[in-house]
Amino acid sequence: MTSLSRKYLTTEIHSDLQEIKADCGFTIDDIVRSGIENPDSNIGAYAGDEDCYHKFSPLFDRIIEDYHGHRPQDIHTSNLNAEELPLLEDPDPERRSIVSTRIRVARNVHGFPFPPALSASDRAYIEKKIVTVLNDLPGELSGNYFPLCEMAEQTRIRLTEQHFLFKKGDRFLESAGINRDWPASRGIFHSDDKRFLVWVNEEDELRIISMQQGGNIREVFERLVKGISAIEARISFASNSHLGYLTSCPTNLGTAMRASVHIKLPQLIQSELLPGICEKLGLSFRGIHGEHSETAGGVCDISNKKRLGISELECINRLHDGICQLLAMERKLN
Ligand code: ADP
Ligand code: CIR
Repeated sequence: MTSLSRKYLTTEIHSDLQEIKADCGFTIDDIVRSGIENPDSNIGAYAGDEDCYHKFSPLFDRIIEDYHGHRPQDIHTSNLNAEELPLLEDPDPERRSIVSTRIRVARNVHGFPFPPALSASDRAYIEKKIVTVLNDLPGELSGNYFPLCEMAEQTRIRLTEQHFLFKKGDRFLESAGINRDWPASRGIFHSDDKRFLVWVNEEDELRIISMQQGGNIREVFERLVKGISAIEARISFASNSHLGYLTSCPTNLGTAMRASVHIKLPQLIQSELLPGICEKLGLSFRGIHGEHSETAGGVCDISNKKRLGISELECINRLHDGICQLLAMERKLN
């Protein structure tokens, strides 16, 4: 497998970029370290701050156009207005196939580097700032923050296995410098029913997440939008008109939204046609323990692939339409 950074970082581009440093101090070698140390990377590049996307544009522009189809002159427009969403009926009201639905967005705090280049003191400041806001969330969003450094190992393992918490020691993030000073200043906030969650200081400074059992995508989206608005009212997020919300991995730029279902598609998975079908439908296929994991018991993770140059509403529609088509194909194979 060839990562996009390997594909586009030609000897010529590497030598053109070799002397350049971004505001956060990152060089081209810092940016592609994860891809070099992990040859099975799909992308293999992480930005340390917004300036990396400008100064290293000969690499990032090509990765971004390949992954999202978004060209250097294109503008990104956000639309998080749930009222404009079409009806979106639950594709599986009898709950035979869709195990759960999760929608997350990534955000970074305006004026700070992203996690690959964040200092220990900035990371601690950001955690404090975010937690102050999270502790004031109202109604169904209200909950508690659990810092990783105070969490029992058993609890951490349970929360990760149950799909609520990020993994420890991810080798792609490790090589990108994101796991420095682990576990200090990382943690998870969640509501009592664990339907609204926020990851603090993982691959991005915030991952705002809404999830629940079954396939009611609309309900999951509406809760997410409430959470994003409440947090954005008090924290300014890094964004610009070309790249939308700014994230450390170029796959997450724009909406920074991954809307996914854990779905039973045993026949399609067995046929090994699923990754190709997903690609045609604009969807990504993953195992059930996140990126680079395996499927289990005929269940896989299906999500929107493109996140930039498409609105949040379009991401959701694309997932909904794609799932309906996949379910119809699966039924034909049964
Ligand atoms: P992210 O979506 O945040 O980029 P991952 O792919 O690593 O990152 O997923 C994070 C966690 O969320 C994993 O434990 C994964 O199994 C879980 N997850 C993703 N989608 C769903 C879903 N639809 N239902 C339940 N858990 C999910
Ligand atoms: C990789 O390059 O495979 C990892 N750094 C993760 C990239 C994120 N997402 C993706 O491929 N869709």
